[in-house]
Amino acid sequence: RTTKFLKDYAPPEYLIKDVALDASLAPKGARVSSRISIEPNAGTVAGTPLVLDGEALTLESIALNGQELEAGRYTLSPGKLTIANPPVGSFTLDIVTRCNPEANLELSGLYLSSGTYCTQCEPEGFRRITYFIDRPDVLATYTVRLEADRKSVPVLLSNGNPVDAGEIEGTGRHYAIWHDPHPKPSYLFALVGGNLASIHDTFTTASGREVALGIYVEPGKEDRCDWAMESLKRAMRWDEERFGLEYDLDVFNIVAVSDFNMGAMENKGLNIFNDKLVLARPDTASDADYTSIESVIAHEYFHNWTGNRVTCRDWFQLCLKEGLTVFRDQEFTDDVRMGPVMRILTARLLKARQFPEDAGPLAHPVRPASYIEINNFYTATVYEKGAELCRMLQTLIGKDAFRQGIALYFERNDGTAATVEDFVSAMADASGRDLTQFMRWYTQSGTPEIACSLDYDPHAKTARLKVNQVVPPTPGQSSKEPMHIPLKVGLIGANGDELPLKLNGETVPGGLLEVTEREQVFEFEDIPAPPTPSILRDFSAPVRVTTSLKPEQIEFLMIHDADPFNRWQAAQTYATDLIATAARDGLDLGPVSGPQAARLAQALEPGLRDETLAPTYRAETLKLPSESDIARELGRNVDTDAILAARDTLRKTLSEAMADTLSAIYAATATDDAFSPDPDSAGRRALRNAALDLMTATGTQEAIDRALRHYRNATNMTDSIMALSVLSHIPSDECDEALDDFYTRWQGDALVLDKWFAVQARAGRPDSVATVHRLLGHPKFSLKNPNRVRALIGSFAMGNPSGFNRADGAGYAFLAQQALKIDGFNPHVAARLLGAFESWKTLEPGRQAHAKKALQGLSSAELSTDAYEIVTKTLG
Ligand code: B3K
Ligand code: ZN
Repeated sequence: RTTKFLKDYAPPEYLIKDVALDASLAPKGARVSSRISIEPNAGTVAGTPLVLDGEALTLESIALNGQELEAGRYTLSPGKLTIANPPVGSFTLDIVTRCNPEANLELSGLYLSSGTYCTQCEPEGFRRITYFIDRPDVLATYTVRLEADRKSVPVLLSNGNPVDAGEIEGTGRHYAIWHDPHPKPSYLFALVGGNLASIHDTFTTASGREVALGIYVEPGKEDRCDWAMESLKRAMRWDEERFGLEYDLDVFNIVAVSDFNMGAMENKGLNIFNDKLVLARPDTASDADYTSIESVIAHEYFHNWTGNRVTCRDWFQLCLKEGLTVFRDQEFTDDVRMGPVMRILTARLLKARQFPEDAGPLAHPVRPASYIEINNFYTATVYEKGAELCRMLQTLIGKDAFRQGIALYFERNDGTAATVEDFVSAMADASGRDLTQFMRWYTQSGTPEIACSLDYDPHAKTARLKVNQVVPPTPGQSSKEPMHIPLKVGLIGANGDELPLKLNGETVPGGLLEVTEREQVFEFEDIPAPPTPSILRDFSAPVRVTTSLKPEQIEFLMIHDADPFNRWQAAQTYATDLIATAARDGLDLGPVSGPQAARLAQALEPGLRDETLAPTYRAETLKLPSESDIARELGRNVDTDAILAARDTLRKTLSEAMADTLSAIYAATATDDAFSPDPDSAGRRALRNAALDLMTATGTQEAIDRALRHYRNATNMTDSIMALSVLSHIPSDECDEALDDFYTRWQGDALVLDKWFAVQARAGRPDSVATVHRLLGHPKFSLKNPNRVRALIGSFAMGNPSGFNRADGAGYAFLAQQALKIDGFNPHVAARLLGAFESWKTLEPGRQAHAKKALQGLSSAELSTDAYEIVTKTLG
């Protein structure tokens, strides 16, 4: 359990330029022969020992330049194979190993998923397939020969282009040979062998290369692949148009498997996916599923350039590929689907997942300076905040310069393993901007806090905006330097008009201010009367803002702000203040049931009834801040039951106050049209379902009946799962009826059944701990399947704040117990679940004590490195 530091980075002593791998697949013992050509890196002293990584392997033989190495010439130690005295200059190694795919429950390296052989190598799984220098700055070309039983494993895939295939006479086995001409790090290696069905299509690139596209799935699921295929083609076209980036092989394959630790993996030319992010049919997948499939297919495809053609020098640079690729997939989703709602969705996700991480014991910079287990650093900070950093760069230098910066980045770094500095310097050079201070975003953790106040001078007709920034202390970083923050602002006149912004006689383009100091004053000229400021428009930076706005001013912004993000944000802020006030230090339902709540309803109505606004946007307006949003706002002494009660009360108040509007929306958005996943149809469903959700907050029999009708009349998964979710919060016969019906219908369909588990796990009901305990014992539950584990245990721990944080600690005990079991065979999944404890220090003392006890119990158990790091750091 050693800590690795970025500052200790040293280039590899040896390089591997070429790999010939031969994998003979059999469940209990896959045999892998690899021939690797090794050469000393520039500057390596002759005779430097060669150290290869290897885990869970049985070594059968090793030969150097064709000569079998006797036992004394090399040593095996845990995780390593060392040749103490390698020859001077280049040489080849032939290594034969065995591994056991069937016993691989960690799902890293080569494993079996429902009978399909597949691999997951990022970050350090390739060493579980063969001995290798398993680090991202060792790039090689690969030729892969696969061999398996013809009947049970008819499909054999690997990276790159197919070269050859054939039968092995008289054995019942066959083989396939693949060659990938692009040098790549070992983490991008993949192979697949199985009995898979497939759909095929083609894509012609802008420069005329015809690419054969294939999606491989379990037989019988072919009718659920069309959406993924369409999404892939859309993504390929978009990347050409937006960034001038074309695909570079003759084939692009996607394989969907049902046992997968995360979402998907961008292996060169052979993306492997959690089937949850591929399979979609109107009756099995919701609009949310369609949207995530589209964006993850795009994300993995975009990695072909950002990650694969230019990869990371070391794992500390993970955001170089992940932050940038998330940014790219967000821009794609914005263009093809979400439009003005996109910023709302990304900001909401960032605040829900990344802000708590940045404010808690696991806070780390976007580019971490150290880690114990790199698998623990595939975080919201690296991904989501990393994406925000790219977005801020684009905002600061402009869209055109950003595109030129991307081009320059590839010109300089194609085919290599790069660093964050390489990326930022390309942006600086393309734009002529000095981005030195901006680099702090990569090294300083913590969410900057921006305090703004506006003073109006009626004589000078100026409005002085004072901006203070503080980056709070985080573990290991007690004092911080000020950040370079793009802050988009607007000033709104009393009649709702946007006032032109002028500083020192110059117009401020796009209302973009650059905040670089701890305290800065911007004095806007020619302001005829006191304006209302709109701060952090378009969520232009991943920061928290406090303003001294009065409730009336927030109401004013809800109606008049021209920036759609801030109009939405104003309503969220208003509602957050009400709920937080009600739930702070005890429970006082006045703010959420009295006149202020009524005024919120009044301010919301015009927007909701405005038919010119996109239905998706109106739907977002109907969604109140989540329980976790409120907990984050409170920041200390959190009582999750008080939050739930306060939030429920506000929902009820709004539901009653806006009853007519809600019924009107519900009626107007009904349709008999066949399901189509297009943005407009999805938007109408979102609006209708958001209305249903809020209407059900009254808890009346009428509301329950409506929800049950919604369930019964549903002709697609979006509507059924929404009805089920709405009903699940209210114990009733109707709820049980719908749950039973859903189960009866979908018990044979793993992905849909996951939804059934998840909806019950998330229900904020007093009996939720008992429910999840009971479901653990359900015959369809299995700890071995990550999707099922996330559906039940993950949804409970991350999606049911009042249940997980139950005052008697039963939720914590449940999670600790299950995570510990899972840790015994799949540390990645266990460690991820344990992230649910990240905000325990913000809880009220009683809950804190229970959480601490659960964490201490874990810390004295036998833990994997993954879980150990999370538990010890969380305890602090
Ligand atoms: N790069 C992979 C993530 C690998 C996670 C390993 N624990 C998928 C992605 O982010 O695109
Ligand atoms: Zn990624």
